[in-house]
Amino acid sequence: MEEKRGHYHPLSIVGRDIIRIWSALGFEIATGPEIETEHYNFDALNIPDNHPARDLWDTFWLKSKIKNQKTKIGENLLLRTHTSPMQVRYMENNKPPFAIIVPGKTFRYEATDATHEAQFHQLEGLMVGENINLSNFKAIILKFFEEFFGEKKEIRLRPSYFPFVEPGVEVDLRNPGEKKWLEIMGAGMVHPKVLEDLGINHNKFQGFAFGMGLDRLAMIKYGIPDIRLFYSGDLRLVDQF
Ligand code: YSA
Repeated sequence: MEEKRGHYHPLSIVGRDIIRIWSALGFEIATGPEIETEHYNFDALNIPDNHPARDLWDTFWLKSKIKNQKTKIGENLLLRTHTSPMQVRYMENNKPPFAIIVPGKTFRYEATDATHEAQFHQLEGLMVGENINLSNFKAIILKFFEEFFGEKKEIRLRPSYFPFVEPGVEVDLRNPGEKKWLEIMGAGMVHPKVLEDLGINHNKFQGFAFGMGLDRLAMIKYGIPDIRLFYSGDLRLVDQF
């Protein structure tokens, strides 16, 4: 009997491709914790307690707390709902100009359907420097999509709201000629308040940031109709890769 050879899961293939493309575009890779504090996941991103925007991210809260080294007060812990907390962690320790990506697992306490999972993957991007604007963002993601899919895609930017950007947009993607758009990422220009709180002069430095759904990119690339298939363990799917 012929032995079966091991192979990568489609999400691993996509993750590796994405890292390769962004690296070639000059972005460095940063990684951060999947268990986050309320501070990094929300407050430092201009989403204080009781802010209605917290409802955008249904959260898995942990029972245990962590002692803040400075205040000695117990801080709430959660499973990060997005990769954006790493923007703050990175900017605490690095001065602009810089361009980074943060790939990783994210978690949301929400009902699953064909395009939503409770555990999925995001890729955060952050580019801060002098004279960076939204056109730079649009140009660079169009280049990324072209590299990733090996052909040009259509995108549309819709005005949207995230407390840590101004202006904010959501980006939808589709194949040329197709009717249906799939929302692929949230993005925008980093909010001056976020930069200011981190000691970065927002009159001198501006930046764009984005968070894209890696699973959704894989769905489009391979024509997979339901995100839950990635996590089903069904060999009929994974053996095709
Ligand atoms: C916005 C502005 C920035 O400056 C930086 C990042 C962002 C994105 C923000 N942090 C965020 O999480 N936005 S989002 O809730 O719209 O999610 C971003 C993308 O993750 C979505 O467009 C989608 O592709 C994917 N996503 C979200 N929830 C998901 C999901 N994919 C699978 N299952 C889910 N439950």
